[in-house]
Amino acid sequence: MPVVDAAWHEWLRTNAARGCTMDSMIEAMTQAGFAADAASEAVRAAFGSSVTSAATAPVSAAGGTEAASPQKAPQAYRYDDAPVARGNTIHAHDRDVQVLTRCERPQVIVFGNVLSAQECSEMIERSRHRLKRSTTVNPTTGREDVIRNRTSEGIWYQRGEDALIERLEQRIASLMNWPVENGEGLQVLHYGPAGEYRPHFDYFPPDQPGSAVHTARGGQRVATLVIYLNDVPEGGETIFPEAGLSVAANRGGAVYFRYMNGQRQLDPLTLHGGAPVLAGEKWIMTKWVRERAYV
Ligand code: PD2
Ligand code: ZN
Repeated sequence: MPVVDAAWHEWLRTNAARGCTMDSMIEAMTQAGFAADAASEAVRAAFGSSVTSAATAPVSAAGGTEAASPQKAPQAYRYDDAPVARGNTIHAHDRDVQVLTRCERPQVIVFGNVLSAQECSEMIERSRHRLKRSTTVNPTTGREDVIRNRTSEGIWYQRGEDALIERLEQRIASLMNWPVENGEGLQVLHYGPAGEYRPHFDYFPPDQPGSAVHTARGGQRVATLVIYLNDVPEGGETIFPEAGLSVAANRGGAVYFRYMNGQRQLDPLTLHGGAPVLAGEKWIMTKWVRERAYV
């Protein structure tokens, strides 16, 4: 069973401060292997200490400090139409992609057959010897930090770097129905045994000072496509704890999620993570797209 170490304390503090609900955080911790009561205790302590000391906070009928927690009122995110085409098969540039599942709140679509087995192997082999430890954006400074909440290694590809990358980018742009120019470069990520990416948002929280440096180029992120490059025998799902949804990593398949609507609202239900890899390893390729050209 995991323990609430320094990395978990950091995760608890950051997510409580950014307005995640207690329930979603408890759910994320139990999915990561904590017992329900241990997760609940850790989350309650984090909320207690981020507003007022747990000892002095008013105690709710349930014996916790929920009444004093800084949970935001439910945000009225408006679910306008996602740009992805309707139908059960989408012709994306040079390939027919299957739609396996659609979820409306949050907007999540699971695809099959986005990449062929050969394309998956090629992306793995060309990345394997060039990986560097992944980073995350420091919410205060905007700098890229190595943190224990994200234990993967990765490599970025320049947009249009060569013929294969260009073809995949055109396919992805067609599938997401969003211009190639608005996409960040493709990133290939590798997770070894127990590797994970704890729940987070892919958008840059507007209220955090570190976000501005990132949104200066291309504006806010709008949507993500995570493509699975191998079959993960156990664990490694992409999880959406607010929605109670998990997507298994199957080679060539992908999960799309959209978090910024046409009114520039951001959807907190898209909190998501990469669950710990319990057997084997995990390779993915991600595409993040912006509201404007990313140049
Ligand atoms: O590895 C994943 O499944 C995953 C999940 C959530 C990756 C990312 N987010 C990401 O790279 O942003
Ligand atoms: Zn993510």
